[in-house]
Amino acid sequence: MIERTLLMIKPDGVRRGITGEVISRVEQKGLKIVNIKKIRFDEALARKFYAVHRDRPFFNDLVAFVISGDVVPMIVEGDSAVAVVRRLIGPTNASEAPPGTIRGDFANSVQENAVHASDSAGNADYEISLIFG
Ligand code: IDP
Ligand code: MG
Repeated sequence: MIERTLLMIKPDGVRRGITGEVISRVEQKGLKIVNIKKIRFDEALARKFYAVHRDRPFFNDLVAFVISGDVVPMIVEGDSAVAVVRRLIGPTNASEAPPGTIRGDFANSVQENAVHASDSAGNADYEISLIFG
């Protein structure tokens, strides 16, 4: 089934210059980037974007991190795009992410893990509308 998902390079990934590499991997997988931009989150947007985590102990740190620099969100479309992009990025804790995944290759921290990707079609709709309108 053709789906859309939100993939976003986080501030650590933008700072380290992996934007082109992430775009390449998405394209090499046969997925289509239908929109992409570079923006900086303000605190209100960050709190909405991560609202599902508002009761977690790491919430305030996470908000501070995601507003610490530019991010590059993109809308990715393709067959089973939500699950396929999650597999491309690898598990949340980049220190445990296998080589070959974006997090496994480009990050080594549970918080500063290079990229975000929607974890369900419903959350993809929410995140895409929040960032692309
Ligand atoms: P995901 O990004 O793989 O979907 P989530 O559990 O949705 O992971 O967490 C959102 C983000 O919050 C993670 O990508 C990471 O940046 C941060 N995070 C998750 N768990 C922790 C933690 O235990 N300590 C610090 N930051 C965390
Ligand atoms: Mg998540």
